Amino acid sequence: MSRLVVVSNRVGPVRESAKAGGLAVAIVDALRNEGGIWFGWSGEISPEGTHANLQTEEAGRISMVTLDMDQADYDAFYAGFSNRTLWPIFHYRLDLAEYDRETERGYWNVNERFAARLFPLLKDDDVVWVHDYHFLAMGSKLRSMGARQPIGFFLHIPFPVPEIIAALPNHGALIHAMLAYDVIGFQTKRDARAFIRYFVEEFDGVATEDGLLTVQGRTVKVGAFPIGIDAEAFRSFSVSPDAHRQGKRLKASGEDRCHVIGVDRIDYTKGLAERFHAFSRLLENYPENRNHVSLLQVAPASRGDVDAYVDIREELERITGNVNGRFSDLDWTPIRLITRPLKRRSLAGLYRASKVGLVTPLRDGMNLVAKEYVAAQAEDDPGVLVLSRFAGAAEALDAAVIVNPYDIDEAAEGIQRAVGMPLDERQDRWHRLFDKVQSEDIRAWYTSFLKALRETARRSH
Ligand code: GDG
Repeated sequence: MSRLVVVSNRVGPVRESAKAGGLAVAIVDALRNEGGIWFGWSGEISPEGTHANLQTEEAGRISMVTLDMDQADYDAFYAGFSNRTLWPIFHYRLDLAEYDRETERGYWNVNERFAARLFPLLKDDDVVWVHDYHFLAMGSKLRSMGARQPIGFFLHIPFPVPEIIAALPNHGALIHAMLAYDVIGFQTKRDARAFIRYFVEEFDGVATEDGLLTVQGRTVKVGAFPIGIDAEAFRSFSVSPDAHRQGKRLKASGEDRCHVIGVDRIDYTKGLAERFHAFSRLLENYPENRNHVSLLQVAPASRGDVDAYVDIREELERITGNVNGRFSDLDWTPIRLITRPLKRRSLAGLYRASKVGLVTPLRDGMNLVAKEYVAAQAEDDPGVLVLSRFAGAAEALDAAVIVNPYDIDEAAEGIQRAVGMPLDERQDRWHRLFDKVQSEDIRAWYTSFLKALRETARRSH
């Protein structure tokens, strides 16, 4: 079997950690099974940057090969074009997108220099799998250096409709460069359709039924490969002693009360302020929930050097203070906000002890928290998932209570429905959800992607 080489911006951690982030969790699972190289940024900034020696660390069947960046790369490539330009645009937030030519140049340069360090490590029969918006141009750089291996790409975030992409200066060059990949995977059918429509409209591309897209003589495979979780492993986490302890602590904080849980990296895409307003509206419109229902929000910081993220944390603290000041009682606090990361096992226990899982992003590629919440529920007394229609997860998890997170009243109604849902309906919905979480699990994700990549490669090489 050919060797798998995974490329992503961040590499590791391989062992269970308290760090938040969906991509790392998913890649570890894939690589653990397949074995191979995981190549990317070390997370360090050094004066030599990408020119310093490669660092290698072995972890079981995974070799982690990383390189540093210098401060200018970090500012332009990472904090700049990736996180201040591409991230907001791909999440439909043109209002937050910043652009300058300098950071765009930095982005292309870092893609090229990372490709130049990776290229000499590749063997002829390797299969290369590049991840996410940091490395849209990696494939084209590898090809221009002579790489003939099959190279696939998976986008973890949404791919917006062409009208939105059009706002990105020089979008033609960047998106066209993606055609260097043999297989281009998205979280949902909707994203794959948007990508195809972009090429049909901008470059007279032609799409066929079986997911092939031909543009100017080059044919690539485009498809939806919904990412999942290791459902069995997460389920066993949820009954581990650690999980049990945390669940008990949560329940003890409010005997017979109903707990609603949210778990998200602090990010403007996650709709946290809207969620807090919806919870406040629940207490306002349905007063029977006062002194009875509380929201626990775990929201560890991410990307603290991007201003928009610091603002959100302050806003959440302010709303929490307002809601608690208005509704708290001597023995009941409506909202608890924890802004430090918790262990995965603890999260699993908290999900299981919570009657409602609130996953209401304004836009999300998939959202693994939705799947983790479902996997952690007890079959005989499952909680209810309230899910945004704008999470990629909603395409498959349609047995959740689906809400529009921009509509605060509708979201409050959704929570109210979930809080009062009878056991038989909860069980029925949960079975339908858990079936999907199990069938579209992490293994299904990477095996179907790698199968498509190996097949396409056989066809065209
Ligand atoms: C991107 C896309 C896509 C959260 N807080 C803690 C913690 N987490 C874990 C969760 C979950 C992961 O982080 C978050 O994954 P999501 O999928 O919800 O979101 P992103 O980080 O934005 O991920 C997303 C994903 O990539 C995969 O393709 O689904 O749409 O945006 O696993 O449990 N983990 C720990 N402590 C925390 O406090 N240990």
